[in-house]
Amino acid sequence: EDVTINPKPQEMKILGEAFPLTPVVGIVVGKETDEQAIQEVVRALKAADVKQIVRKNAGEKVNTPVTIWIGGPSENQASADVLNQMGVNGTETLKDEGYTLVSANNDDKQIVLAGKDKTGTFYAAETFKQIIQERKGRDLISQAEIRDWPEMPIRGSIEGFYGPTWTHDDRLSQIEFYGENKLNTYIYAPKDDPYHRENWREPYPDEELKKIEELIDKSKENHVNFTFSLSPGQSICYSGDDDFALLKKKMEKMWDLGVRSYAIFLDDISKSLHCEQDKDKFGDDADPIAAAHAHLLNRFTKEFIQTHEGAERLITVPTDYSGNGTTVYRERFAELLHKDTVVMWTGPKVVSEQITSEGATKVRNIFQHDLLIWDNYPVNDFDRNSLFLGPLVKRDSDLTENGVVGLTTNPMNEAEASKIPMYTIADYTWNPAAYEPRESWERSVQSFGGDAADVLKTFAENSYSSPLNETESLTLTPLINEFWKAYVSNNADQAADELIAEFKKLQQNPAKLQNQMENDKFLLEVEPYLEKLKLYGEAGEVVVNYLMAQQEGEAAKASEYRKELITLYNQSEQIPQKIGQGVIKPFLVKSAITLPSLSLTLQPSIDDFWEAYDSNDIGGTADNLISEFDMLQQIPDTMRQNIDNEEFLKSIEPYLKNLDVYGEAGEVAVNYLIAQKEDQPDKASEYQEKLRTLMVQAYKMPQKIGEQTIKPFLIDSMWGDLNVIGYRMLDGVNTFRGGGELIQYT
Ligand code: LTM
Repeated sequence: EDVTINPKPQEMKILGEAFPLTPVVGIVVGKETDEQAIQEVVRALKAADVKQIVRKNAGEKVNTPVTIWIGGPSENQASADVLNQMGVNGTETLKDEGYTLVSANNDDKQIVLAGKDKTGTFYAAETFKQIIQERKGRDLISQAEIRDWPEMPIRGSIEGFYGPTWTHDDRLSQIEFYGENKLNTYIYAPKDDPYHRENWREPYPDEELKKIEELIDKSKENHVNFTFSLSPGQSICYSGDDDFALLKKKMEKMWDLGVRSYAIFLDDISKSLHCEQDKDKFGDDADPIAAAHAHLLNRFTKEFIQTHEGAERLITVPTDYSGNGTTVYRERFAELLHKDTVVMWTGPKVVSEQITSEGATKVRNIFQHDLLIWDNYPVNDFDRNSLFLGPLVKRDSDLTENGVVGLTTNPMNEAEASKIPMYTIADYTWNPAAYEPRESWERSVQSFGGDAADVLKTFAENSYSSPLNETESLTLTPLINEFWKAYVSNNADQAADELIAEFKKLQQNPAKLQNQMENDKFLLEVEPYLEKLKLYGEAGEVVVNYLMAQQEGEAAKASEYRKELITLYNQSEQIPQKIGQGVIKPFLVKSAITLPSLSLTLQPSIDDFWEAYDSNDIGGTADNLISEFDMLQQIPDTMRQNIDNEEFLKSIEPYLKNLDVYGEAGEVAVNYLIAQKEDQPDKASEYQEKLRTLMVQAYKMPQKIGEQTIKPFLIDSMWGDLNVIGYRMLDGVNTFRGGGELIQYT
């Protein structure tokens, strides 16, 4: 039986066949049972068409056909007793926020949702929602025993980016999403909220306070820790009483609204002291800035955190927040900072491709404090025209064993779109050992897309690459590869049809997504990207037709397609938002400069030349080939002069340069081969030297062009290059050319 639960549970056993819910269901709650957990269960039952929910208190007699016992031992003794009777381990040995969920189709159908603590019970209710599955129009409950707990104590997000902040509705929706996915932290730190950073001294106006209060309440309902933060480092007098009083006042106001977790952030500020008093106080320190920072943070811990019962440990981010190495600042900061403070770190870089346990251990040893990862994925404030919709990747699974107490993601300015990668982050932080990025991402798309999941997937997989990973266009990539493979062997009809079918899907994607997805905010966020994808879909289809027409020798048709392609490409370039950067765009560009000469005329000319060469009667074939290569050398300038789209030209410039070099190399190679044949060793070695230099130049360019035609010709022409010959032999090729001559090797 297939049960999908996010985040993936630590331990889950399926006990038997799923059973249907009855029209009447009982719930048994204790005096202390988490109210939000009860509400979640009630909502889930109502959504599953249960007609009557009979609520009983622990100890009361129960006679409902299906009964749900809600609460761990500290909330509801009755549920602990039922677990006992069932012979199932309770919650004692679980980590904080863990839970046991049993649902059994015995004589009395019983379901127990027991948390180690209230949050655990709430999470059991979230899992309960996910084990109700609709099949063939009926709501069935999986029979399962789940023992589950989070690996990372702190899991969630930090709204810590620059640029447009999330809207109030975005935030409310985010917090609900966190509850559903067992994320327990939301750190409020938007750089462009003026009251957070620039004007940190100013109190929030009443209407803003009201919104913050709503966020705090929403967080409580979802068992999310709302961390309020300020970033005063651009202007604060670190040791000043007046500034401290202002800071404290602002934090106090939040306490009154219900905040119990605080952060003071010191990222992206100049390392300078802003008042004479600080200069006098810290000027002689081994690191005056670190000393000033630690002073402020410690004062806040002592005079605020420790004087407010129930306040969590202070969180901070130091100015040296990225990198695995040490600095004088880091060491002094570590030495002076109050031991309880949680220190945020972004990994080896600001945006870290990879975060390893080795790195974490090193940094933990430098900072000497608990580390909380400020993960700058999928944040896109540094690239506002990209969406990063792929999963979180390349974070080691054992970070918590190496000084890390949690991970908060810094998401995109686009709140709804952020949920796609954030689902995978919830999965990773809860159960890193079982985390499989791609599989988690597939589930994310299913969950976020609902009925529109397939269409959403087409969109999201073309926005999959990011600073963390290069993979993109998961469906298109193999189709394109197949197409090229078939194309060079002149057998691409079927591959072309399949590729065109996928490009047609891209064309239809915006309309389908707009029709099928109910999330209007998401659609608004991705609108320009959809438009671009549609154009790319159209251009993709045209490109395939163009290439096929070329191969079939239909020059007039090819030229029409080419014009169409340039028009579509130019239109797409008018949209600054980037999608399909990793695969679609390079495919279009590569195809656009695969001019007829490459596939149509060049290869036959090469074949003719070799035939003539082998029979020692070169005749006109050399001139022919030289003029082909000559033409190749003209293509780049012709394109530079005739295409009036600077952006496009800029994007293909590296390919053009490569073509330039290859054209020249081809000409030199032919001349070299002739000199060889004509027994002119001096001339030959001159050409050979030149050819080598050009080949080295071409090899250094990562942009690939002429891979199937020019490059093999050049390699065949070179002689004396033992590497080339060696590689051929290793590849098991036993007939090849060296210096133009056919070599048989057995
Ligand atoms: O990463 C940190 C600690 N600070 C800033 C963030 O506010 C910003 O969103 C990211 C990504 O641009 N980079 C930072 O340096």
